[in-house]
Amino acid sequence: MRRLLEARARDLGFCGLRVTRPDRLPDLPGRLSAWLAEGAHGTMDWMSERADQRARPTGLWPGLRSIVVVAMNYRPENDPLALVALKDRGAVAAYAQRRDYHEVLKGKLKELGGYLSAKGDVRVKVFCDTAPVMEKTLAEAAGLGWQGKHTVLISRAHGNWLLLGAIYTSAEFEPDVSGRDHCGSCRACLDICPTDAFPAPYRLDARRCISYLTIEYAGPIPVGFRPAIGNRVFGCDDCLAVCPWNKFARTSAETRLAARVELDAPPLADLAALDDAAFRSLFAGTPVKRTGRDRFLRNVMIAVGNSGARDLADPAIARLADDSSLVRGMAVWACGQLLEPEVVRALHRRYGPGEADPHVRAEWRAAAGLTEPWADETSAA
Ligand code: B12
Ligand code: SF4
Ligand code: SF4
Repeated sequence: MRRLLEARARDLGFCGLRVTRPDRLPDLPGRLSAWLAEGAHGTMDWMSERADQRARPTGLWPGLRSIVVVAMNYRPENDPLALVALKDRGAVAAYAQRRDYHEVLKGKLKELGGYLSAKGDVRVKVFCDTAPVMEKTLAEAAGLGWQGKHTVLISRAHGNWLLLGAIYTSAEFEPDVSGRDHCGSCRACLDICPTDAFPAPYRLDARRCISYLTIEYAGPIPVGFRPAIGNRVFGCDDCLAVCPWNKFARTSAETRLAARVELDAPPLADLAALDDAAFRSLFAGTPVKRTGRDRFLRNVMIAVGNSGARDLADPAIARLADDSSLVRGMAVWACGQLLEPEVVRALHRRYGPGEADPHVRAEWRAAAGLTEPWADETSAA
């Protein structure tokens, strides 16, 4: 049965399949509760809400006997580190330049699970990122690879450009040997992180991670992180791209995960002009669409502010009257980065007095160098 399942997984485009058991995760409850206690999950409340089920898979499903974990390769053709050097372009993380992996993997996991349950009196539940399931830890326990110092799962054969999925099943499978750490003395991922998001090797403080800030975090991104975000408009690949184990990885053969040409280094000027309909059309079917236009434009405005390109000031000025306060606030910041103080004060005289949102008003105060209370600001300028 195991061999047949592996063959079926290969046919479906998975590059690895391994099995573990729920009792093979002794360190997980302690490590997860320590991470949550530090508040490292930030505003991702869904991480703490069902923490017990996350830490103990049988808490999610008492009938669980074995966990089948699969991986799919999405190695990008272009180097993500070259992309972050293109200041007038937006850098979209490699996984998001293509069709949403949740959709692609879920479909394939259902097929694989269906194949398993058709072979006998076996029940299955399939997961890809949408349930309280710790896929990296399960993958390491199953022997698909190890969690590197950047916390992402790496395989010696495929590097770290892997997406993961899990099948919980009532079938009794012999578990595989868990993955062994091959990071050695390397610390390239820790050193390259633009926001210093690793308090220690193997531990990530999500609150500092650009992936969290640009995708999960809903509010105005704290000013201290904005310069380090550079041109990353959705997610971040730096710690993955620098990992030496990627040299053995091959470009993904899965056509449904093929990258879209128009999402490889799109001009920031074009992204800054997106209204809701154009945003939905450009990112249809990709993970970017789920964050929504306003949060994405917030990120684009930060990238515009970091571009150093004076000709991108006009697209930022055009967003000073955006319907979204999130976008307006970051447009003010971008103008403050690109334009001379007297020009910003002139813009403030035009756009500032009508501004009701306290966060945008604070951005104006900082960008225009105003110290007086808001009521005095127009005269102070
Ligand atoms: C929440 C989440 C995030 C958060 C937090 C990331 C994180 N590292 O936890 C944010 C938004 C930051 C994020 C970012 C990214 N994500 Co994400 N994310 C998830 C999600 C939904 C849950 C992960 C989780 O449980 N985190 C909680 C912490 C506690 O888990 P942990 O890092 O494994 O913690 C372990 C270590 O800290 C370790 N540990 C603690 N102390 C010590 C001490 C020692 C000595 C050792 C050895 C270990 C150790 O034990 C902990 C428990 O096992 C999973 C999907 C899923 N359901 O699993 C995808 C997932 C992890 N993400 C994924 C991806 C692709 C990304 C990005 C690459 C996207 C991008 N390009 O922007 C980045 C990578 C950033 C990074 N370096 O992690 C993939 C990773 C695939 C892989 N090869 O591992 C996943 C698995 C989705 C999927 N189905 O494929 N993500
Ligand atoms: S994804 Fe980027 S910001 Fe997040 S930990 Fe890795 S290098 Fe740091
Ligand atoms: S870059 Fe080095 S330390 Fe980081 S995960 Fe890869 S091998 Fe491990």
